[in-house]
Amino acid sequence: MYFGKIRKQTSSRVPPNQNVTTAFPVLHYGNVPYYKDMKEWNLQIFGEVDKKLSFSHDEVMNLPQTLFKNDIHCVTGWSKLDNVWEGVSAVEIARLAGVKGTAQFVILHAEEGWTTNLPIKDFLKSTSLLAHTHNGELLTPEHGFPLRAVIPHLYFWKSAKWIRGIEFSKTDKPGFWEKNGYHNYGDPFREQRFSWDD
Ligand SMILES: Nc1nc2c(c(=O)[nH]1)N[C@H]1C(S)=C(S)[C@@H](COP(=O)(O)O)O[C@H]1N2
Ligand SMILES: [Mo]
Repeated sequence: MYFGKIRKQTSSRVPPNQNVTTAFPVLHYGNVPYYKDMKEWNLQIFGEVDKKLSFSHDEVMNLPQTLFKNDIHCVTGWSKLDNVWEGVSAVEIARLAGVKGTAQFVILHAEEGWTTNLPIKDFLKSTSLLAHTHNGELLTPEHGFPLRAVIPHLYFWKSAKWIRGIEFSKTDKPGFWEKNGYHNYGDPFREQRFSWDD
């Protein structure tokens, strides 16, 4: 008898038990923010850094920009391939703030106090970014305008929409879904969906 997980894997590119969609579903907990004036918005970089930073919307849009292409995998079972994102690399943000050697985790803070957590080495992967544009269009409010994280190698719940803060932390701080039954790390290729998955 095999009591382990049954991994239905259709290709090496698509993680087990995911279905590819060309749609772009909208998924989140809480309310979509609508900004009347971008002066209401800023992005704070804080915690284990040499320099705390606060970027206005204009300042973020004027940071060095990069194009990224990747696949995203939602824990509810859909994957969307070949997304082209435009934005700022996570490494660039870390460089500007001067992240200290004591930082081990990154906590992404979104509107309404929503957070998600990841190890610093995952945040600092060259594929991790803060995006304002998806497939050539500015993000819609539903998809995270004006700025969202995109951490493509982890389930898509780690990719905080409406990001307002990036905290470099000595300690791990499980976020909204991590406290509500999802896996703390969330590797889609190892199918780490729920807290009890290895
Ligand atoms: N701030 C915030 N970001 C969030 C979420 C959320 O509830 N709040 N949900 C996550 C989940 S579970 C998914 S699958 C993706 C969905 O992004 P999309 O609506 O652009 O497809 O956003 C992630 N980012
Ligand atoms: Mo999700």
